[in-house]
Amino acid sequence: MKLYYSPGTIASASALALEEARLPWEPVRVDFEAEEQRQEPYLSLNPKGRVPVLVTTDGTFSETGAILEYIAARAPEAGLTPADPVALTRMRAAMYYFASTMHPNHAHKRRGHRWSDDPAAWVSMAAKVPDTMTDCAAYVEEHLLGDPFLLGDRLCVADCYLYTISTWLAGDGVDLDALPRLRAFQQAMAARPSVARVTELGMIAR
Ligand SMILES: N[C@@H](CCC(=O)N[C@@H](CS)C(=O)NCC(=O)O)C(=O)O
Repeated sequence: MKLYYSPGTIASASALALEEARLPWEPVRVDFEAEEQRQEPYLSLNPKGRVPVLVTTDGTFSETGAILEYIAARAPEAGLTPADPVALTRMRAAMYYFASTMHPNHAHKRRGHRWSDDPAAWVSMAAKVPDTMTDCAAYVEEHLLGDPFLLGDRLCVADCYLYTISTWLAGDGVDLDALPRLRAFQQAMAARPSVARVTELGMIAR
């Protein structure tokens, strides 16, 4: 499998899951400076012009939540999604929240041009990010996180998603010292070989 990524982006969540699943994969860097994501040949892989993309023998996939569940399904022995339907629903609820709310809030820092053509509005949107991301992180802390992972002591693919997003928080102006569960989660994740490997590959923001 080939994972198309750019450093510091949500693509590292899929890399973490691939490592946790112990599946063979290869990273392919997309150069954001050169805007490769908005040009061919990349647009043929993902017409949305975003990373990640996972190229597999089953097809080419985008959208982090979908890719994460695909990876889990390809490696059932790794147990990266819960069998229990209630736990599975909680896992998906966390991933939908990350995709629909937390990641877009983060994107308001540098990608305001998606929502407005007015440069003054971009500044205003960026200024709001510490507030919106602090609210999101507090929601994760109080309502989503178990101990130490989202579903308790067993890691699932949504933890890979959350770990990547959590590496953005300090830069988004969130005070992590006020969030002890999130800190403990980050420490538990940082102890895993998957995080060491993906960090070594230069995919995770430090
Ligand atoms: N909903 C997509 C979002 C992907 C996304 O927005 N990726 C960002 C990086 S974090 C990107 O590729 N941005 C490139 C751009 O905006 O030009 C997912 O969850 O995979």
